[in-house]
Amino acid sequence: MFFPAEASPSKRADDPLALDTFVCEVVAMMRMVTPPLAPFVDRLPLPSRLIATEHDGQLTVRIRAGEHRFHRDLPASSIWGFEGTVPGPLIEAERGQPVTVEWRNELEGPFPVSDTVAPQPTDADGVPVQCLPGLSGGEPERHTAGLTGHTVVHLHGGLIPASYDGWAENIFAPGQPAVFHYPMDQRAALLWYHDHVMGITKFDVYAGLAGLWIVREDRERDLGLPEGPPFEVPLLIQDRNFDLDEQGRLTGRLVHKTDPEVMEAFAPFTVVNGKVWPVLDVQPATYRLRVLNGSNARTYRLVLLGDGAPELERITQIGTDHGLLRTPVPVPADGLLLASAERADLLVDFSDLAPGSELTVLNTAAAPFDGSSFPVADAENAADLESLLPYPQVLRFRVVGEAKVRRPIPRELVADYELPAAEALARARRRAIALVEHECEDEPSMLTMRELAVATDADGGPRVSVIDGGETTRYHVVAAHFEDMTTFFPMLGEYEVWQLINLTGDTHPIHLHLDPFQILARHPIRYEIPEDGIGDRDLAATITLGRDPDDELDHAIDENERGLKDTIRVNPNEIVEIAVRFTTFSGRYMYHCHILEHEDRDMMRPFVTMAPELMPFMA
Ligand SMILES: [Cu+2]
Repeated sequence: MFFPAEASPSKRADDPLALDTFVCEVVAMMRMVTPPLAPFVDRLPLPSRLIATEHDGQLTVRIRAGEHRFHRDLPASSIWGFEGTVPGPLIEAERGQPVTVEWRNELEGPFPVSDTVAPQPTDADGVPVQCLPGLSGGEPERHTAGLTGHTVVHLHGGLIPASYDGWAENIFAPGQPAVFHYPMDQRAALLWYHDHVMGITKFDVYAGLAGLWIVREDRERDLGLPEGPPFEVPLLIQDRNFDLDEQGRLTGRLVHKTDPEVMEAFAPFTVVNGKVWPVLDVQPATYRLRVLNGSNARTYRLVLLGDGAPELERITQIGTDHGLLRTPVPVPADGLLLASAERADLLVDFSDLAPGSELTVLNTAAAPFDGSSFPVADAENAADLESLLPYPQVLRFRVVGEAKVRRPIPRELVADYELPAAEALARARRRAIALVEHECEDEPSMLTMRELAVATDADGGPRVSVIDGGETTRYHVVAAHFEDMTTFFPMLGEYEVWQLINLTGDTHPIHLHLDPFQILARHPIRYEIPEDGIGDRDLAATITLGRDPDDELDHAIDENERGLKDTIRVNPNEIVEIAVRFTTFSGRYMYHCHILEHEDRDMMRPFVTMAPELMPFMA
């Protein structure tokens, strides 16, 4: 029986009103605990492999409508997918061997997803509508229904010339050619390719337009790491929801549902490689899991349970967004956190397990995610409607066979990166970006970036003051919306320090296109924003470095975040400092929150990288 974490009968028994609420919660949970789909009955599908060297580096990927069955007991769903599949093919490339992809847009309407804003955040029983299938009384949004198949493909994590990076406004209609050249002059890593169209990435990715891309190199082979099936398993994790017919049966039609209080879609069913709650048969051996959170908005905190007890010690993390870490690290004690677009390269040891043993992966992260912890020992009780987490199930492993294959884990992995030297950081260009939520009348809030520049006495208007001990820096806003003037012109080869200042209540996974970066610090802050301090373009705030007494987050940097990252979680009440150095390509790129509903609603900005010798000519 799942009780909401904070709802225990003993706590409420002496208060009749609270008891009432408690009974309602239990009734609601009772309704929810029997999922409308049986978990762990479908086998984990593996995406088809498209190995670039077998095609002389010349690939054609058709982008088209298709049918996909998300669960044994669901009717087939209409989807849009690369090669018409969910997920798209797993593209495998070799470091130093360029790949050309003809992305052939053969999409056809109608758009396969029903998009709706439910009129109420909860149903008559008080269950949040986002935990429930169906449209919950919402009307299908007609503009979304009218989408006919414009797309552009971004290879997330790729070091790519700007012309092939998938700029969100350089869009291809069905039938228009798109041939993109990928140099692949980059470290081995798990990347992913997905649609990136301005304003509708949340719909196109949800409809199925995403796939994994692995860059390989001999250095990894020399370490003896598993490559390919059966011991290397790609896992693309997403959340999805489905419509209901008039009898209340699931129809399989994809539903993207938000509500008046939550503008992100947090769907109740977790889908791995396109199946709801699948099961993978594993040998008693060491497996390498290449994990991506490809959800629109949901953050996962993944824990591994055997017989109800956590078994996280079976997992060793060897890599992150841009490939191998210097040394293997354990996953954090309360589970592996992955926000949208974050990746993890994991070795999992099943070698001591008898045939028939089962291990289950559960998610304990509340949605929307705000950095709050959840004790791993309670993972079995993580289901919580208020946290928009009706079903914590993710995936099950079932041990079959007897042949034990245990691989030793190398103690050193790579030595090709280190933190930039203090002198390089001391002279680095510093940039500051505030993350704010601008409340709009009669429509969902805008989550936006405010690029800040140090204010002079001549600059009028509101100020953002950052107080660090006795020192105060005053900033003013120089850019607020995506289409505002570009203000960031990083010079190739030079380190920069970017400060991401979160003035919202949620965690935002901030993604920079092009080169990877390293996290330098998470500084706890407290802040005050005066009434009307967040205008359409303005921002007034007083930010003080130091912990708010009511703040329960530890603002620590996890060991697995100390590698080369391209997406970093910025929690509430903190400033994240990253060091980034763009190295190779000059051009116009973007950085943004990777919660797709945020990026589509203005939480995205451009930057222009430039070779030093061209800088004198920039006006
Ligand atoms: Cu965001």
